[in-house]
Amino acid sequence: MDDVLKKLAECVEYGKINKVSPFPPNMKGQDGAEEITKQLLEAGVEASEVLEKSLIVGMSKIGVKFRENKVFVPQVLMAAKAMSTSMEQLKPLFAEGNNSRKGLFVIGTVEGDLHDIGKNLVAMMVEGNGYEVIDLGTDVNADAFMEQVEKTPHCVLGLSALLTTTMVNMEKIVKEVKTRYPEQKICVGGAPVNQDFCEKIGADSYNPDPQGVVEFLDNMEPNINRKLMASSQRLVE
Ligand code: B1M
Repeated sequence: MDDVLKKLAECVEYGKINKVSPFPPNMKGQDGAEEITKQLLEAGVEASEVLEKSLIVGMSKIGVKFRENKVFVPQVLMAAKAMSTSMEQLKPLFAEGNNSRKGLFVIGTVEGDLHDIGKNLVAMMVEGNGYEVIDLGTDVNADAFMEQVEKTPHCVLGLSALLTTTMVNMEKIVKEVKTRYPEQKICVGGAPVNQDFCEKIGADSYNPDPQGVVEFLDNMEPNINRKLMASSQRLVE
């Protein structure tokens, strides 16, 4: 089965969605993420193994290539589409509770800001790397973030902003959330955001790209990760 898991990782990395998909041209006519995921599950491979050995591997590779400017947004979107196609088959199995995910990440573009392409890329990359993701969408205010924290304590929050004018709202959200939930971990990103700004507003982490967010989540203290897993487990129960 290792070869099949490897093949699925390649489908994700190169954005091969299914057999009829013409992209990428050099994989035309071959099985894609949809067919290979089905084969793996029918053969009895655990959903968590498919996630870890195929989806995470493929998404990590594309994330690194994107950071190094070796691929661009369209290729990442195709990889994310292949990953989502596979995830559609895995999600019901995660919901059954036999398979665990690494934690829970809640993301939104901040109040006043409607840009969602970068935020969606971050969400897809984080999901493809083994986390449960709740996407609150765009124009999300502090109350909406706090409402979600109430429902899913110990999630990590991700705030995205694309406008210099909405960075101010990012600051407001971080302050309000941290005032009510001082332990809440918050990471920030988006084109106008930088490390200095992150420190100034009291957020926990600035990451310039989706892969950075994945690495931040993966490197969190073990006790926080455990809480994340517990929280994620509560979510599926
Ligand atoms: Co807008 N826009 N836009 N826009 N727009 C920019 C951002 C702008 C730089 C264009 C310009 O003037 N050159 C400019 C901002 C200027 C500034 O503030 N300094 C701008 C403006 C001014 C505006 C309006 C105000 C225009 C107007 O109406 N007068 C308006 C605002 C609307 C609003 O939000 N209230 C507006 C509207 C729009 C559209 C609706 C037309 C459209 C958005 C469509 C959509 O998102 N569904 C749009 C677009 C497409 C852009 C540009 C062209 C592209 C943005 C984009 O998607 N980039 C942009 C100019 C540009 O960047 N060339 C521009 C691709 C995306 C993959 O990158 O989002 O940076 P990005 O995400 C990256 C990283 O930043 C990071 O990872 C992603 C992948 O690497 N990242 C995170 C993002 N979030 C992260 C979170 C993290 C970590 C990393 O942790 C949580």
